[in-house]
Amino acid sequence: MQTYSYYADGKWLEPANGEYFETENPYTGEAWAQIPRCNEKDVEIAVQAAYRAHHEGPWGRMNPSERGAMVRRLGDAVANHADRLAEIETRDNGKRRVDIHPGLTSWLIDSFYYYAGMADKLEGSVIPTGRDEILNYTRHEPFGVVAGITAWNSPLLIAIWKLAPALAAGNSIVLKPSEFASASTLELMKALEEADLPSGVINTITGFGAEAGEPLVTHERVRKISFTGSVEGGARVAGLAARSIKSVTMELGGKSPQLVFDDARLADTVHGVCGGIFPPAGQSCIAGSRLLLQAGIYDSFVEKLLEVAKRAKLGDPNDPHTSIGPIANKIHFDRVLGHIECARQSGATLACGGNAVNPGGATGWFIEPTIFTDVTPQMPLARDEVFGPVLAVMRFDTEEEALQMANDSNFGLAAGIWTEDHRRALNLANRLEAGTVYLNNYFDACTQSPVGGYKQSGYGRENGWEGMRDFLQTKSVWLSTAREIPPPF
Ligand code: TXE
Repeated sequence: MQTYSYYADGKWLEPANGEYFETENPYTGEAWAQIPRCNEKDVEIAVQAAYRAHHEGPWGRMNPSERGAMVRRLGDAVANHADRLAEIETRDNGKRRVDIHPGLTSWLIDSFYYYAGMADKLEGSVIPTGRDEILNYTRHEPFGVVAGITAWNSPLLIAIWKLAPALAAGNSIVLKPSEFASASTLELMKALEEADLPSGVINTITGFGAEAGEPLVTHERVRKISFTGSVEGGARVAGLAARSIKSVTMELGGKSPQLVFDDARLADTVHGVCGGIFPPAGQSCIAGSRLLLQAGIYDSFVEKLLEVAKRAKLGDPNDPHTSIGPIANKIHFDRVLGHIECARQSGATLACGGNAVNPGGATGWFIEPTIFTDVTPQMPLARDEVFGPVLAVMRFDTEEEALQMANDSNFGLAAGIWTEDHRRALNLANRLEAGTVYLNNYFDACTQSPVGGYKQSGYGRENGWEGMRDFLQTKSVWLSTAREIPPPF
């Protein structure tokens, strides 16, 4: 059984209380490593290290081009350790290896390179005040110490989406990964040590939300929080942050609709809809978990959809032939099964799946790709995020009805439209309440393009220039060259 330490001030440390918790491999269901159960004492060590790095060390005053060069070295470090990072991510949260490397790891590297290039381009403005004796200009400045709190479904990606812009902006950071998948973030620290950044610029503590997350969120020297997780977790964190007026970015849950019109290309659209939820076993915030089918295509689409979904091969996430890997942890496994039972009770028709299975004798947590038809807008399955391989199929007649159903949700993270009528697609894209809208594709993303939610899916953005903006604050400076300042009275 491997035992990890946590990483702060450039050192590997043992938890103050000497306690650890086990982390399991979702494919086997067995514990494989011990993770530090950090508490407020460890948070204090990490935050003070981050504070010293920014306020007393070279980092906060570093020439931006030099800082950019260091951030670029972080990308090089990920490239040098990509195999190990992918291995541990798959072992700790069951994500398919093929989804991580080389696909996702090249994205992680690109995030560091993209923001490294931005570090010395954070230009302010000279404001035209119209008065020669006044010079007014703005500066974009870092917050100082920022906290990055991440979810278990894609720990490396979610952590680096915060690390790269936060550091390129000149902040120092304390990360806290989910207690359900902390190991790959600790392995990331090992890799990033190679870049030789000043001690305390990057820190990672591990542990539970209440014991480690809350002391981090409420620490007076933490001035910005970037949170990725559930609406419940986000609401709690935003509430705590509000008490000390901290800036917050919230990347939360979703219940994203996919609208399919009669004129959609059948096979391509079925592939796109299935690909928009099942490969990560539904464990993606932007999973297209509500399928809205126009009446004319309904029967043929459902028939083809079931045929494709039943072809999925569940199994070892390290096996390149596996279509769908395990559910990332036991608690969530039971939660998804609870949603399935609730859907049955509420009268939806189980068209396929619905069962926990043990493919090839695996002893971990697997759920078949599950499709419910005859789902109505009031059913819990149409309203609540399952975050599992469960698709809710609903029917509509008109475009207006589809739009109303799609927007009838507390969430607003993503949406998909499948139609050959591009006028209709663009018109609907402008009216859907979602931070990302896909037209005849789903799940696309890149470092340059902002990601984030409407409504209870969150606020703030990650990736692109907007992802950098969230880690900067603007200062306006006024210089007077007036020869005298007349008496005020
Ligand atoms: O969330 P949780 P999970 C969402 C996804 C789903 C959820 C699953 O939609 O809803 O994440 O992740 C910490 N004070 N996204 O179950 O429980 C906790 O320890 C401080 C959206 O992990 O909210 C963990 O590190 N911290 C996303 C983190 O919060 C607290 C993409 C998340 O935990 C805390 C991926 C507290 N009181 C998943 N309570 C997107 N939109 O991009 C919990 N935490």
